[in-house]
Amino acid sequence: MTVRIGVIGTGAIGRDHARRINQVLAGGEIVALSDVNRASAESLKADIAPAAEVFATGEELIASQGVDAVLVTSWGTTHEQYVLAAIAAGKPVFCEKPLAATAEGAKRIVDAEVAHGKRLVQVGFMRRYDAGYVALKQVVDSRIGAPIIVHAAHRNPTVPEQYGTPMAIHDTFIHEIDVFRWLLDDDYVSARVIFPRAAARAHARLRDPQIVILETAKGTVIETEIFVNCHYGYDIQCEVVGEDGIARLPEPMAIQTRLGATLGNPILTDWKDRFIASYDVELNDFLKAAAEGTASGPTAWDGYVAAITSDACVSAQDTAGEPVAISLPERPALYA
Ligand code: NAI
Ligand code: ISE
Repeated sequence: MTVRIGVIGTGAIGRDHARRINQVLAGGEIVALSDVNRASAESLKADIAPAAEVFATGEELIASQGVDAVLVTSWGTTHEQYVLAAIAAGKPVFCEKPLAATAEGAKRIVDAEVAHGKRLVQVGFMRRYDAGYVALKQVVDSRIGAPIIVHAAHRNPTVPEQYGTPMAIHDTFIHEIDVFRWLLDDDYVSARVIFPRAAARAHARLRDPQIVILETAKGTVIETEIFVNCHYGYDIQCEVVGEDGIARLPEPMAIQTRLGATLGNPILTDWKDRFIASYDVELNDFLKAAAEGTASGPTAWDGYVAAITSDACVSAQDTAGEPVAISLPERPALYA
């Protein structure tokens, strides 16, 4: 079966996901597009999906009889309305992070999916599909003993002027929030944020870098440096310290050079290149489940927990290093 897909939001990642569905993966076809900037949808149609119909609104796209499943790749503040509409229509929906702009919004999605009685939502936490993280998890689960500490870094070369200090959590650190719950099979109980002096390249609205310290229910401490204007490259680091040894996330494959008396390893500069293979695998997972009328992979519950944790981290940006408690409601049976 070919799953007929509609894409809402045809910017950077919407375009890239449409490309992989039409040109890389089997089992899906882009048949519908919508963007508040219609010219963007028309341009994607011309370049990648000539057979797609362009809809004036995301709601019309979701309601179309010709659409089996939906990708929501618009701005984060607009995700909730489309995911709720897809659930109401009984259609599988892949939603980029964040699942919703607020924890309350994510809870409304969880409630709607639970009332529907079957999974329809996959959240775009692609790191769970990254070959490096998958290999790291195998070693953490089996070889280094119980985890005690995680050292991590999330560094972007640059971010736009409008990117403020909370966005470093909601937009960037949210990937660590999700992947470390999965990696450690644990949940968070508190968050602290420490600010070193601001780097010279930090924008007026951005205190950069910052260090977030999460503590888990099992007592593991995760300290992550978030440095979104680091200038030198796109660099994702993770080291897990266990009872018996240490495991590190592998570096992305790169050609090493010995040149001009220097041993060189290039560093990537774009998230698209760093996780290109994991986006393919996550969307393949979505297509397979959508063909069965359901969803797999990261759940709406994972999106909700990430939203609660993000809110705690943002609160902790204003407590001068004091911890902010994180408590989760009971997990519905649908997500057991
Ligand atoms: P973008 O700004 O390049 O594209 C967003 C598109 O959505 C724009 O074309 C905009 O006109 C459209 N849009 C905005 N509101 C809309 C609405 N109400 N209805 C329909 N279209 C609407 O942004 P980008 O970088 O593609 O990000 C989109 C989402 O994907 C964000 O939630 C972001 O956090 C997420 N993302 C995830 C990544 C990952 O690694 N998983 C990487 C980059 C983005
Ligand atoms: C972007 O939206 C992403 O999701 C990238 O994976 C992340 O590294 C970047 O900081 C975000 O802005």
